[in-house]
Amino acid sequence: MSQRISLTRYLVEQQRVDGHIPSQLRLLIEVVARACKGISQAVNKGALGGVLGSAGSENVQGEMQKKLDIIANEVLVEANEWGGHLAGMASEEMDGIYVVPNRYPQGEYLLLFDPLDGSSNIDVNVTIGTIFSVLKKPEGPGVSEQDFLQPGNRQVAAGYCLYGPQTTLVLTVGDGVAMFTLDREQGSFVLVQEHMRIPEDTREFAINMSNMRHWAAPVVRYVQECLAGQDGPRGKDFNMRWIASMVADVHRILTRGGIFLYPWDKREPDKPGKLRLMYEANPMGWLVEQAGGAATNGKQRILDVQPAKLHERVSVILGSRNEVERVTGYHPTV
Ligand code: AHM
Ligand code: MG
Repeated sequence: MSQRISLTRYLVEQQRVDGHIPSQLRLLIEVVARACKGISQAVNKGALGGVLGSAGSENVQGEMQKKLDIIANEVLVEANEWGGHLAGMASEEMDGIYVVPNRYPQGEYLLLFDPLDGSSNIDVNVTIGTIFSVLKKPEGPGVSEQDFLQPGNRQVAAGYCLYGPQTTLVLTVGDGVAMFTLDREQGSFVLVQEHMRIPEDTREFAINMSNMRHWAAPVVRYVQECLAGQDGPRGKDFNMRWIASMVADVHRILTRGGIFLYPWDKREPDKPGKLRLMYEANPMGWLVEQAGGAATNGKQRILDVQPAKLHERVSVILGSRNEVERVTGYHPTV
């Protein structure tokens, strides 16, 4: 790319030239990106900043919180509450919705996030990230949890920021997927790729294999066929990757293709899956679709799942279109 295009310029052009985003949404995305820069600084400092280790508390889903989970959550809330672009926020690390205090103007958007995805990787210096999703608040006074319970096909922006060897922001506002790398000297995100595309076919799958004995038959069948390689029904060898940070696994898939699965399993049969619909599966599902891939829960397109509660979980199969369709097709249609 001969000319450097900053995130700000990209968004201004989306607003001005293409009319894709109103100015309030542009501001919102810029503020989220600025918060992610702050989180990136904290992640980078690690032990030197005293940010590693457990916070000694549990979130609403019964998971132990790390110090960085809480720091990242606070950075996002503080950055976004005063700008006048939001009515409320919801987070993996907050029990209920966060309504913008009435000392600040109320905006027309709702922001949902997983402040630090891949928490188990924080203390071992492996890639983690922030995932976010933006919805429009339905008309009417005030803001309630009900306002957030919209299917993913209503998202107006979604993205993630990856804290890896580079800090990378990946974004969609419904016009394809764009990738930006943080230039630390300049302090700005710079466009490095527009219109990311996921190849339709792949030879790479990502799943936590240690759970194999707990999976349902369609997922066992799919993975066994991959493992059988060239001599099996697929007639080709497969490679496997599992980073245990969804954000990093999805980034690899957006970059070079692949399929990611975190399916329902028998360990907790009453839960539809481990990952959260509103701030993990929906934003990732939309990004993947915008890049030409597919995302389902085995039975249904993720983006069409109507959430019944804020912290709803879902089974996730996403990535290269032909593989996702294959494994979805192995599921009974009832
Ligand atoms: P988190 O949001 O608390 O970090 O949990 C979600 C993560 C995903 O990023 C990842 O795909 C999955 O949990 C890994 O789970 P497991 O440790 O069961 O392999
Ligand atoms: Mg997560």
